[in-house]
Amino acid sequence: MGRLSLYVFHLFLISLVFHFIGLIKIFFQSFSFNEFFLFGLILDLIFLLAVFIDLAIPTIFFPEKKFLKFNPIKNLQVSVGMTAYNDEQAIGPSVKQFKELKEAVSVTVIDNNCIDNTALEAKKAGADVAKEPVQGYGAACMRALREARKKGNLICLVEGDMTFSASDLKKLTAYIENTDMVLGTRTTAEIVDSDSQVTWFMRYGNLFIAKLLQLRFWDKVRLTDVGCTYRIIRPEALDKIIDKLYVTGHYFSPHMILIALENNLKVIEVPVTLKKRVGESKGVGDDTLKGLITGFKMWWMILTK
Ligand SMILES: Nc1nc2c(ncn2[C@@H]2O[C@H](COP(=O)(O)OP(=O)(O)O)[C@@H](O)[C@H]2O)c(=O)[nH]1
Ligand SMILES: [Mg+2]
Repeated sequence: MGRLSLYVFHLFLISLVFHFIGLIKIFFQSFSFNEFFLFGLILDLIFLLAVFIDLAIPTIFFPEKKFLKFNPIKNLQVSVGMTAYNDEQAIGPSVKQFKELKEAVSVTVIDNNCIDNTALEAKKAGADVAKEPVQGYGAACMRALREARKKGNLICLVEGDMTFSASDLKKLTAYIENTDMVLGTRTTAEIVDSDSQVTWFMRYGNLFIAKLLQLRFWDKVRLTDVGCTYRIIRPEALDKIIDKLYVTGHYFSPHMILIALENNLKVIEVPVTLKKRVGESKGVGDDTLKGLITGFKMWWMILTK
């Protein structure tokens, strides 16, 4: 359920092009109906029919039984895995803000071949440091998850660039008693700084790709962001998926969500705050072109993997 609609949705996108050409022709040809518009309508109908067969019929006539999960974690001990790549300015304050939380029992910084003082600053702030030789955001995230898994009873993945706030951890942990993984979403404009990297293009771009991913899993999840690193996961849930994760590059985040959903983990998203990055972005940041390229890679992954 969902996959057929996801594929056929592309017919709808193509139909928009035909509608557009059709409308221009209608406008310039004294408002007479034309074949472009008609073809667009045929594509729309195929799309609607597929959605009806794929989503509406199963949802209305064969609803899946769902059970509320209730499994509170007593005596929360959060083990934080924090990614870093030449982040000597940001890593100290990033570590300290988590160290100040009573539920954070450990902070491990992943030094992804840093050539500055990141490791030193991380240690000074009280973190453990693990070196990850495979370069890339995804490689750093996977190592962070593996390192954090060694301690505590809940794993937290976060970036050490001061965009995320440790005080938001309580927003994520609030939902863990009902789920396996809680994701942050950065598309809630009310709590995102306007000088953060989520520009209007990033907000709507993330929202669009998130909805494509949601379509693939239909009523299993509700997503509004695919690029938020900040997330928590139960150790036993991570064990189910960790060996299935393999994306070392920028689009690790939706890859992990996809693998989690494929393995029937319960996933929920909650709004988190986002601040201006401290230090230079090495990822997508607020670069529209990089965002576009990464977005297309994510799109392809959602369709094919
Ligand atoms: N882009 C990138 N980020 C890395 C790499 N290794 C570790 N990271 C960390 O992954 C996180 C995301 O990168 P960042 O520069 O903040 O990208 P942005 O969030 O798109 O601005 C940061 O904590 C980086 O320090 C890498 O090879 N490339
Ligand atoms: Mg960042």
